[in-house]
Amino acid sequence: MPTTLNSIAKQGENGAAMMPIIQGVGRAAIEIAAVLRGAVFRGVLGGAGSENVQGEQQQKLDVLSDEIFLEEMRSTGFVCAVGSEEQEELLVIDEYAHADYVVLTDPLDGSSNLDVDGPVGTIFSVVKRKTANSDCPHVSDTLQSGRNVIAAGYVLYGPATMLVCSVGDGVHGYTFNPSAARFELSHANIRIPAKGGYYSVNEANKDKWLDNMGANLDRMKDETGLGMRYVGAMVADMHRTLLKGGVFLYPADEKNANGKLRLLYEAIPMGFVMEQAGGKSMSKGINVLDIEPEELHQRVPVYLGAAANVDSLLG
Ligand code: FDP
Repeated sequence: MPTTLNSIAKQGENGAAMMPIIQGVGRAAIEIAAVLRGAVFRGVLGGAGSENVQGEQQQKLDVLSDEIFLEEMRSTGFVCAVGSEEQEELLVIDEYAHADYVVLTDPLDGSSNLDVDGPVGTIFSVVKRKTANSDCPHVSDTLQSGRNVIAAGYVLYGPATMLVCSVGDGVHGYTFNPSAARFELSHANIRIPAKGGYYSVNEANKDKWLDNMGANLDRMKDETGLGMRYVGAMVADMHRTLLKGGVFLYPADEKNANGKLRLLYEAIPMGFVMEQAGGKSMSKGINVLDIEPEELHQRVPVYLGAAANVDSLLG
């Protein structure tokens, strides 16, 4: 019998509590993958004519994925609120406002790849609320460092749909089996290779990077001899880095003094997964998981990958 998402219940001390939420992520992933496959026929490619809180153009698929994700979190009955890249404010799930968990998500990451049929993803993390269960959940519930994350992971919508996640007991990858209509364990206990792989960055921005990163990257390239791959969707670039080794970075630059990627629903979930897989995630001189968040949509520079590569880059 294949191992399904139910096996999460047996992982570590948080597996049983996290299983219904991760199953909810799995259901959302199946729906989002189906919408992505049929998008061109349903006329849902292209802009939604709206902007998200960061002033970025929302795609119709960003909005649809956000709705699907929220609905599946609601259906678990264990989530009191969702903080999403696509929503300015924290979304409180009224029926379950007493529940224990808050979920942070980028429901459709890398959406600029959509028009060219490139890979995209969903990123999520789960924390326990800080406010009393009798109170209405508040944005302060989301402002917790990566050390408080209970579960995190991502879904990659590539040739196959994969859900890669951790409940603090290693990283495990589940691939959607279309014949059985379920996720099945395909990559048990993923560990990032200590050597080899690729560096992954939008090198076109090199002249504008802050913090001497251009020179640092050149030095790392000399030291490691790594080749380069860049999809431009964090989930796809992270997934390759996790499986093949190397380092993914999005430094601060003249345009984005705090980097581009969002702390709570991009950097922290990926940092959590990376650390659980034996790798390392850094921001401005601090481990990503040690940053104390100040805002829901805060941005940070990000360097994640095999520890030796991250050290060589920041050295
Ligand atoms: P996108 O803007 O397409 O949503 O989350 C932002 C993100 O993608 C990441 O997935 C990706 O790593 C990065 O931006 C790509 O940015 P650049 O186009 O500046 O390289």
